Amino acid sequence: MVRLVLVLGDQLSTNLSALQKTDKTQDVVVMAEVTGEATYVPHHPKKIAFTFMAMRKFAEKLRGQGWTVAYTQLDDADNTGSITGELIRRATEHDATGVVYTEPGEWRLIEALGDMPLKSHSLPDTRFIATHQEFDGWAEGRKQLRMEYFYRDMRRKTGLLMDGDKPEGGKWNYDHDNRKPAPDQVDFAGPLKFAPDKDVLNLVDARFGDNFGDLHPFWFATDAEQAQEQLTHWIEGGLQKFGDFQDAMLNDNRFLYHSLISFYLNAGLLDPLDVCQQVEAAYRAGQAPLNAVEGFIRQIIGWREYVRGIYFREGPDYTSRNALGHDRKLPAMYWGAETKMNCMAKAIGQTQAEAYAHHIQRLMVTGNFALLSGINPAEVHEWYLAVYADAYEWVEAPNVIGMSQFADDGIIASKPYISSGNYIHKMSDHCGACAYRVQDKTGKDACPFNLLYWHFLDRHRERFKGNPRMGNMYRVWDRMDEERRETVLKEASDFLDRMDAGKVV
Ligand code: FAD
Ligand code: DLZ
Ligand code: SF4
Repeated sequence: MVRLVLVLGDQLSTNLSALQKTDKTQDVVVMAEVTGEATYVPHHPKKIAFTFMAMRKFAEKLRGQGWTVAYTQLDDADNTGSITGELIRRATEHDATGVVYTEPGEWRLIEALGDMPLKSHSLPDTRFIATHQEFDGWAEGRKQLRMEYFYRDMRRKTGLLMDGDKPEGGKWNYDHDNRKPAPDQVDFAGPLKFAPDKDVLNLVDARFGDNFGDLHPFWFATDAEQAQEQLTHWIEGGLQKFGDFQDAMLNDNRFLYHSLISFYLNAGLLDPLDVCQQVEAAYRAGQAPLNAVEGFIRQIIGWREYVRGIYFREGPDYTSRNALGHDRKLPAMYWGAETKMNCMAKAIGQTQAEAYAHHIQRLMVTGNFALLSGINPAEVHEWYLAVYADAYEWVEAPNVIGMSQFADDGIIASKPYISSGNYIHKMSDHCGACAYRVQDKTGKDACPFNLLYWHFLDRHRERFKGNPRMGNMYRVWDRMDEERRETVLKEASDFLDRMDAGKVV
């Protein structure tokens, strides 16, 4: 009685529930490179190459552990092109009675697997800290789903940074000490670089070379051992200043003190709890300060778990929400067309080069600009899902639809994450090298973020005027003399017209 055991491209963990609950002496693991997964959005070539390289290595690892693995390469002649097609084909080939799988991270695939004409058994993804039931139980009956309170429960559950039943150091959150402006010098070398699989590079070049994004140079870790090397390298050299410069941006440094582990965590090459325990151990050994360690652990057991909880709780329609009624098309600059805005050029340029940008670039540069300009959130969502190598819907959609675009009507963010050019100026060295002038609020050189900020607040006045966290913004706007307000709105709207017409802005 053979069962098939599906292992998806982001399920590359030996402790995967589907592998734990099946039998390597008789069941057959199915792994498949398929056009369906490689094209449902135009993924960055580095993301596709990373997935295929890591899948191929993981299949070998499983074989080494005694599993039979039926592996389909993208250019195999009998490849059916979809995960369900491959399962049906392999079921006949192995005379299998059914399929066991760990719940995928996207509704799209959950639904497709549920509709398969094969007996199938879905297992929870136990690589996460909170179960769906735990998250839903926490969320039930709450007016506001504040990440901070959920995070405290996760601290208690995992025992991370706990001193008995109290938080280590007496406070749950040390953000007050974090988020300093950009440093003059970064004394961390950035991520380790690993050698790629040349066959996969050739395949991806041939099939996806026209997608947005540079395949070369390819440097990602592609197995658990390499991913651990990257983590150790960062704990030793980057963690110490992670908190201090978490929100900073620099023209000439793409990575600052960031860990660059989201690709590996999300694909299953690193385990989130294990990562946090290693980071806590560095703190306990006196190798890293509490503000950095707490800030980092909060991103993983707090934000990462919380956004997953929201994705599954809100259901498949979450990605089509558009609470602010935004309908502008995503401008060509997001796909690499020229822009005079240096902050946008830097964030998009490095996305094109690396399939990576850090949180503040995603939230306060490209996300902020899309929100202020009123771009259709579904288009923004597709862009983020395509261009980042760590993007799978369970984590990308709540960050984009919820946190960044406020399209879920405030489930995640209690107010929109918007800012004028001032914030970018404070946190980066971008403005000094820009064609626009961040000091100018109006006029031909005025920073577009300055114009669009007021345009956003003005056009959404009815919705946000009663938000206590936004009252101050409206008071400042209302105090401006009317002529100036009209000038700002007119210049913002001219800017949007020029952008819509395909002009370089
Ligand atoms: P670090 O800055 O070193 O942080 C450490 C880890 O914390 C990350 O590896 C990640 O696992 C976790 N983390 C931090 N913030 C978040 C968050 N908001 N949500 C979930 N996990 C978090 N992250 C993704 O993994 N995939 C995405 O598709 C994704 N899309 C995003 C889209 C937008 C608009 C925004 C604002 C954020 C998005 N994030 C996403 C969160 C965050 O930007 C990335 O996790 C982070 O930049 C990854 O880089 P790093 O590993 O160097 O992270
Ligand atoms: C991202 C990705 C890509 C590009 N290709 C494949 C693939 O060919 N086969 C596969 O099993 N998984 C792939 N993935 C990851 C899946 O898209 C991911 O498992 C789902 O989106 C669920 O999160
Ligand atoms: Fe960005 Fe405005 Fe600064 Fe230019 S001036 S880099 S557009 S914030």
